[in-house]
Amino acid sequence: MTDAQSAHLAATASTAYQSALEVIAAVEPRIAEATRKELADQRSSLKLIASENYASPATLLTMGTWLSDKYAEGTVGHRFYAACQNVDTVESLAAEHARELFGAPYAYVQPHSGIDANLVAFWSILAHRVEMPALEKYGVKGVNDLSEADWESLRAEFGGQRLLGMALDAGGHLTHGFRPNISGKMFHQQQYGTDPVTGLLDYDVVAAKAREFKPLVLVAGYSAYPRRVNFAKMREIADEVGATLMVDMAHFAGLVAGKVFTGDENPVPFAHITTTTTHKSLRGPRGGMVLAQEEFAADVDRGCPMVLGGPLSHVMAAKAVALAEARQPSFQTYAQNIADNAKSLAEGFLTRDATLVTGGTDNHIVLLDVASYGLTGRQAESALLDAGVVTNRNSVPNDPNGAWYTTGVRLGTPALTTRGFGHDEFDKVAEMIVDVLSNTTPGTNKAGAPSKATYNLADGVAEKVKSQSAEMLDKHPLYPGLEL
Ligand code: DSN
Repeated sequence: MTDAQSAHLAATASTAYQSALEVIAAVEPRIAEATRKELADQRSSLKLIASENYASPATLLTMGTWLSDKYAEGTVGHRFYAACQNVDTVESLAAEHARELFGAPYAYVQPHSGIDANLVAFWSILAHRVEMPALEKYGVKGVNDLSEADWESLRAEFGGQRLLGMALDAGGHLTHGFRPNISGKMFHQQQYGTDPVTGLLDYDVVAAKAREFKPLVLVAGYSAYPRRVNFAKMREIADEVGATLMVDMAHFAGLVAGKVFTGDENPVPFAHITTTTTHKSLRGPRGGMVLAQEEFAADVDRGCPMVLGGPLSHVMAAKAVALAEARQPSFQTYAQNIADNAKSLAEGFLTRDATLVTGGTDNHIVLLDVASYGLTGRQAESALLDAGVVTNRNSVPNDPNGAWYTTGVRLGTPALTTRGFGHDEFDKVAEMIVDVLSNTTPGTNKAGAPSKATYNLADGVAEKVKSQSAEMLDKHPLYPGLEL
């Protein structure tokens, strides 16, 4: 796109948003105001939350239409509602872009979130691997022919299945079998962690656990592990024990789409089912998606209404737009920049004697262990926020402070890379974060006892860091040309 075309589109988007906010304000001005303020806040802060990004105006505008008004339970060409012809077009296009982008035999674009996508995957694996043999065993054709007694027995079979996933404090997700999550309740679960010394995944340990536990589902993927995964090895492990390999690539889908993760690091050819969100490194609308090998397609297709409510047609449309963007060559440059910038950020910390889980990164995540500053993750997150640096606290392996206070701060580069930040800026960001944390001390509670939540940030540091950020943020504006 030429500079003149970009400027024209930015001016058009400005008019569209200004008009939209005027229409909204006529009904509920406080919502228009909060929407404007959110943009101002995002423009003026350093967004380092690893799971967030900035979707394009085209993607965002696509979500604000009457496609939202249509019910379309079912799937393309097989709906429980009439008049779904345009939703069929939207869903087909989104699925086609997803298949082409990821080289997947099948794509299901209805899930409303990553957790929904994982639930669809679990449902599909149970339905495909457990229900059908069970039905044959009961001598019936379909679930409608089952007697109450058969249902009891089927429930017992579904309930007796096993799942092995990455532990939450090692970087796995809640839905990977974390005990209090539904995934840890619907399956007998076990978790694999990381090496206590290196912090890295040890495939021999995963294999040994899998051999002993014999899971139906082996889950790979992470939301706070700063390293790449060899999915060929994970598939070997799954095959050896007869497990279905499910990969949750919610965090790194953009790095797969942008061909930074190729070969054994690309999960799609190896996983039976791959799930993702669309709004993280993939830079699309908030939502989820399931990619599957052909044998699981029919079961995944029944995600709605078996697991999901009616599809959000306006969001599926926005997924199609964002996926079309991700198929452009420029997205590959963007994805490589995400990974390069994460390295710059990690190096910036290491040269300033900070402690990083696994000692660095080779994806988009840097996991900072803040114990050396005498802080909890909660204190660090709050002090950084005071200085306009938006991060989220996160557990580190075997976290002594638990999942609420934590000992880590998770940082990610997708959002600021979208703004155009590069090596020097990320080095500066590391310097600023170290400045804040070195000048923060733990506070006390009302009774004067040590607290894991309160903190004291030395005078003047927040202001200094904010003015340093402002310089960089001004140089790399969010939505350049968008006047709001
Ligand atoms: N909330 C997402 C994240 O921040 O990684 C995962 O669900």
